[in-house]
Amino acid sequence: MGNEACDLDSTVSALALAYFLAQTSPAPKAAFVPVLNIPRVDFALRTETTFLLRDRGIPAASLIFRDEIDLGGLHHAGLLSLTLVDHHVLSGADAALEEAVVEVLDHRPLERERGPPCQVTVEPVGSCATLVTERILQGPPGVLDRTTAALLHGTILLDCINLSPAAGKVTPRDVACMSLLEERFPELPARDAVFGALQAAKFDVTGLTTEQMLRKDLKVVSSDEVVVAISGVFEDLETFLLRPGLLQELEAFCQGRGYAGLVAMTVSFNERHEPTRKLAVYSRQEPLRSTLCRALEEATTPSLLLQPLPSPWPGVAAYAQGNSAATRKKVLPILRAALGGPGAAGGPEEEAVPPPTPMNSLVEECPLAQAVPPLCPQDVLERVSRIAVGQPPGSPK
Ligand SMILES: [Mn+2]
Repeated sequence: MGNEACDLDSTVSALALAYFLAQTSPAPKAAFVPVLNIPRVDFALRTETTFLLRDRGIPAASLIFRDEIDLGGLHHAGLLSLTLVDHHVLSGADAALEEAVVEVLDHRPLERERGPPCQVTVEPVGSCATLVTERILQGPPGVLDRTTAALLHGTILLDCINLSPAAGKVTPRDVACMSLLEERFPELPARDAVFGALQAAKFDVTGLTTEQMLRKDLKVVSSDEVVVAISGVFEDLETFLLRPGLLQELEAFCQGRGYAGLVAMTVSFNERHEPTRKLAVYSRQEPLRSTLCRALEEATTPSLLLQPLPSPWPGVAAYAQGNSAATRKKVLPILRAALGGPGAAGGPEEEAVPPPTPMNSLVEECPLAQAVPPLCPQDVLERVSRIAVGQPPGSPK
């Protein structure tokens, strides 16, 4: 089972490892089930995953989602052995499954120690799919087939930003796995083509309803009284505002989920992959909308350099964001402070309780949301030396 963000890495790691275990396990009666850790209804939002699986001829009907298997019941009956991929801490709701965990493969810094008999593989590589690939390649020959290889190949490429050292994600082990996969399956498509197609698919919102798009990359900030949603939206603001029935959609979305307002942060890219960011602020409650707008307009840490844009809808304010470097990570604390919530007194930026697994956000943490930075030798050296001393990426220098 992968993590609750159920990004491409989690999905492919679960599929490939379960397939490998099914092919190689000595337990004749065991069923190996890759579990995608989201409800099936959310699968359409993982557009890069739906693209790659479709491309490789794997029908969505053959996947097992979290709401389709009773892990608690299986565990209760003593029938469950759980292998965690791409995460190693179960969410609070799954705490009861803890005793069923027999193995972990993850590539993020270890937050929780597990003793034997649980087998733990936690390595600071760019993609958990790299660890799965290594595992399969260490196994008996002939298990890795073309479909599995293509899934792993695409996932490592996407996670490691096309193996660009400047993006700071790739490690020598990811590179080695890519080379082995390509050596063994020379018919795999070229790296640039695979990466380009996956990156495009990740941002492709065609076919998504407005509701799905608002849900695709959603965070919330709240005070005692109100909850405000902040949605990353991957189309130009003008296009977004022209969606038919947008106002009713926003209203239904907020009402159905108990949000007093919603801030849509749109991001679109030019041919040089440079982002253009714009904002739309919606609330039926005029005072709240004004409060949010004023906070965004007057923010100084950082200044967003907002320029008002015409909006076709009453109750929706629109802005061009001159400061295109200000990602949602920067905007969240501004909104949080405006609501008088935690962090309002200038507390640390990441005051909010982190989700159990990093969300697959396209607006902030994901390097794809920014242009791939120009090559900086210091970054590469720093990265390599961190790997050399076994420190996880992103740990304090
Ligand atoms: Mn991952």
